Amino acid sequence: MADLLIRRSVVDSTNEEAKTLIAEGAAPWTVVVADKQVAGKGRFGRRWVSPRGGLYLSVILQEALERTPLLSMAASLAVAEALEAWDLPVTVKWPNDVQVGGGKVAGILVEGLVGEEGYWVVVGIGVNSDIPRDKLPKQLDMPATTLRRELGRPVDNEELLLRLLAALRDQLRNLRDPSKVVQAYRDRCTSLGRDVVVQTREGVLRGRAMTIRASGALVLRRPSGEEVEVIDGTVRDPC
Ligand code: BT5
Repeated sequence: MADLLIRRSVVDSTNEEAKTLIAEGAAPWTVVVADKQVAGKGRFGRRWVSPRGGLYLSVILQEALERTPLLSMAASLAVAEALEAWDLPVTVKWPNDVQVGGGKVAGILVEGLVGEEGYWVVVGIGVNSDIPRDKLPKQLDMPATTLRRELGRPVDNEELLLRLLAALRDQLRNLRDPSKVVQAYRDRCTSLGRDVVVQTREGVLRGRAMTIRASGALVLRRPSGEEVEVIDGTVRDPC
């Protein structure tokens, strides 16, 4: 469980709430949960659609900023494990998607910041849990799904929250040996072994996704045979 669990009804973004809490002196393992976000954030300035019924939380940790990719993998695995309690086949898609049946059911946004007492990390997790699929926009630029749709019945967000926080604690403990977490992530990752298109800040790369390095980088074999490491990007597949 969280050391301190702060509940909000409607917020702009739980990650922004968490940053405010850090500025106000919050301790590690303070968790902020909201029923709804009106400015939920994804990566690269994208938005996270956050209607009521979803689970939106941010966990405050004191971690080195270079651990950000590992924390994102650990959080993805924690979500996957928590969802398995509902007997769903859960996979992960590099670097921060959790999927059921090929649809994105959860996303992770890890943000680092430097505070007065050193480095802080906010692990933001959004899960489309108790949301009817028609409450999400039809046109998202990737296939999306919700737990409620996959199960055909309502989902108890409180149960999910407890399972998720317990799984996150376990995964963060596993990070004492990061190779374990990276291997578990590779084993669940649908991106590997496939020809993919990766959208990066610098442009679009095509190639076969070979492996994920301990740093969290995706190794892509270009059609020329050259291998490149992608630190952050969005996998669009198949190409
Ligand atoms: C993410 O970004 O997937 C990170 C999402 C993190 C959300 C949590 S909620 C709690 C915390 N507070 C925040 O403000 N954020 C975190 P990215 O990989 O960039 O994916 C964003 C893309 O996913 C969008 O461009 C859409 O295509 C798609 N998308 C948006 N909302 C979605 C949803 N509810 N379900 C599935 N896909 C969605």
